[in-house]
Order: sequence, then C-alpha cells, then structure tokens
Amino acid sequence: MKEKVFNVSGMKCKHCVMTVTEAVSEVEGVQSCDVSLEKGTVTVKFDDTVDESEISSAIKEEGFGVA
Ligand SMILES: [Cu+2]
Repeated sequence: MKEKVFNVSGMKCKHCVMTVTEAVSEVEGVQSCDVSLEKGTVTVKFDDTVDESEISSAIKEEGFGVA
C-alpha cells in the first residue's frame, strides 16, 4: 500500500470535492481518497499496482490541475 498527497488546484466547492473523490475512487486499486478543500490536497491510498500518473490523470480529466 502506498500513500501520496497530490496538490490539486481549481477545487472551489463541495461539488468539486465530490467530483475529484469519485474520479480518483474509480481508478482500480485505489483504496481511499481524502480531499481537503481548504488545503487543496488530495490524499490517496493505493495498491502497488497503481501508477501515480493514473491518479493525476483522473484528476486532470475532470478539469483540475495537479502540481
Ligand atoms: Cu466546485
């Protein structure tokens, strides 16, 4: 199990949080996803089978920026 904190820009409201949470959770192998709107962070726990780029891509596809 790995854990990474992604810095995500563009999240402005609870709807954005839901959108990001759903997109990340849909990536196969992701165990949990915790979004902080205040900090602009997305903390993800995932299996070793998952590449970090899959997660950042899922976030970007929803129109948000990943640092
Ligand atoms: Cu929003």
